[in-house]
Amino acid sequence: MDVYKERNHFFVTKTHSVIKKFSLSPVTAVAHSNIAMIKYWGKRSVEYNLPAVGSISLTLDALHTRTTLQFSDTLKEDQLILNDQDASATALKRLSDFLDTAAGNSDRPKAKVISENNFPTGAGLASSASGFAALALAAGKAMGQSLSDEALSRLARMGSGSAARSIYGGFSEMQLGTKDDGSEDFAVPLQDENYWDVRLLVAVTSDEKKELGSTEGMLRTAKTAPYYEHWVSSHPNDLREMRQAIADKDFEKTGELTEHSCFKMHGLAMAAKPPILYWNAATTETIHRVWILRKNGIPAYVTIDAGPQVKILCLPESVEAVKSALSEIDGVRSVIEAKPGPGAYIMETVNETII
Ligand code: 2P0
Repeated sequence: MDVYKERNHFFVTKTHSVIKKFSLSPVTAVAHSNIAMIKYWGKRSVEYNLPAVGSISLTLDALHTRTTLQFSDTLKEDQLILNDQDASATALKRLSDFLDTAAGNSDRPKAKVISENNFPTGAGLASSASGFAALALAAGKAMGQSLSDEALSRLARMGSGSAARSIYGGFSEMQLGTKDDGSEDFAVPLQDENYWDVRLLVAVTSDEKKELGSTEGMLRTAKTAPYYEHWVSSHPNDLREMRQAIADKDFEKTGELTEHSCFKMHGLAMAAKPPILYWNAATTETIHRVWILRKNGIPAYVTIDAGPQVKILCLPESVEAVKSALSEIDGVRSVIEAKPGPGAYIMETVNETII
């Protein structure tokens, strides 16, 4: 590899005649988290992080990650500051692997990355979705690449499956590719954030990190859950129905399908050996409370990810009734109200150096 500096602003590498120009200026990107309405659970390749099933999600305005990345010609190792603290060795390794993948190989300048979530990290609020989407944008730009949304989504997917969807605002769908190299596995937009004014209330029942990460959970489920094959084979129909429900703005159907996919996924995970249960007592209490609301004529539907938080899909006119019901549950620590949020973007302001 030949390395040389160009007027202090770039770090240029040349490998097998491929020249890459890394900007040494800081780049900041923002991405919003998303919640899957038709869930992704299972991988057909761990190496390329290829999902076994497609998924449909809603990007949320209230939950975001802001990430600043700066390559350096002096740093000896990558550095990651996550929510004002040095990240764990595992998180740092995941960052370095991701940057190697994005650069095409590990012959690249090292980077310092500062990332902040405005919500609890690793507690089932899809921090890896917004985190890797923001990182994909920042890394792509700092590497001097002008990537399409499709390419950004593919890159984000390599960091975390759900991140592929956070490239877009509103409703998006992670497509299931057929090729082994993952070139077809990226998300596409369905409807933008202005299409349908639905609300998602997040009932936070714990700030603690989950004990079992999604990847391990998915692998154990695929290996040991008796209904896994049916989960995979019945998924295309769930996706088809959800696409139609969103296109029709049929809230009842959208809610029913959202709830069904949630329980289908969690039932599957619970049937793994040993069982996987992400819920706590407040999770269950919240589910029942939402069902009582529904019996009383308030259209509200639950969904839950790889953690104990309950997300409640409702319409703007039901927000106060749902919040009031949630306030009566002891184990609900706080409620975050979200609307459909925007796609990931680069902050074009000039940033101060972080190195
Ligand atoms: C989803 N989840 O569709 C599903 C539903 C959680 C439950 O995607 O292994 O962090 O990094 O690809 O994206 C959470 O898993 O998993 C997730 P990896 P990710 O949102």
